[in-house]
Amino acid sequence: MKFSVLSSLLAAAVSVEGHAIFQKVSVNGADQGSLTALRAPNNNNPVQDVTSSDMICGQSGSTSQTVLEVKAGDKIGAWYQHVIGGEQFPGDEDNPIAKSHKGPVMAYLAKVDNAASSDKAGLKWFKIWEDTFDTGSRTWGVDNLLANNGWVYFNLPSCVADGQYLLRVEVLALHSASKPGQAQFYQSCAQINLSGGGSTSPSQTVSFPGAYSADEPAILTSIYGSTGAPDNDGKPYTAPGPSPISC
Ligand SMILES: [Cu+2]
Repeated sequence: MKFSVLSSLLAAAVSVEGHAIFQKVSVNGADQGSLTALRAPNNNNPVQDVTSSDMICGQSGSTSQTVLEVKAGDKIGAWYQHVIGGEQFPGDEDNPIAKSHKGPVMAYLAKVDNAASSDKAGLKWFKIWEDTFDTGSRTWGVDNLLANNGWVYFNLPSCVADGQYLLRVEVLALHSASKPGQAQFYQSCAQINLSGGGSTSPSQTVSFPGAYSADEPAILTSIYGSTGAPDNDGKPYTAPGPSPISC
C-alpha cells in the first residue's frame, strides 16, 4: 500500500515536468537511429535562460561522430520524446511531450567547416522552417508534434550552398511564459553534409545566444485566451527569430 501511494506521488511529480528531447533524425522517411548525428542533451530539462550557450544545441550531453549525408530538398524528420529512448515508463502520458507544452517548433541551419567537430559557438544561423500557431484551428506546432508521435517534418531548402551544417531544431513551450524566464526551450543539433543545393548563403543571420530576448512578445507572453484555453485567444502568434528563408 505504501508503495502504491509512493509511486503515484512519484508519477504525479514526474508528470508536472513533461519535458522532451530531440533525439533522432529521419531523412526521407529513413530513421537514422537514436542519437545518430546529433549533439543532444542527456536530460530533458528545458533551457530557460536565452543568454545561455545551451540555447545553441541544448545542455551538454552526447555528441555523435556521424555526419548525415543529405540532399537539398530532402524531407527531414526530427523526433522528440519525453526521455532518451521514448517513454519514461509504460503508459507515460507525457510522451512525447506534455500536452500542456504548447508553442512553436522551428528549424535553423548554420554553415560549419566540419559538422562533427566544429565549435557550436559563434555560428551564423538562419531559419529554414517554423510551425507556429494556426488561428483557424487554434493549434500550435507542438500539437502537430503530438499528433505525429513526436515527429516534426520539414524540407531542407533547395537553394542553400552545398557543405556541412548544423541543423538546430527547437521547441518553444509557452505554457508558463507569462512570467519572465519561464518559457522553455528544447533543442538539439543534427550534423549534416548537404549536396545538390544551390548558391544561396543567406546574408541575414542571427547568433545563439543573442537571437532572442527574454522580454520579447514571442517569449514573454500568455497563450491563454478568455476561456482559459491555450488558444492565444485566436490571435496570430509570431515566433521569435527571423522569418524562414525562401528559395
Ligand atoms: Cu516541460
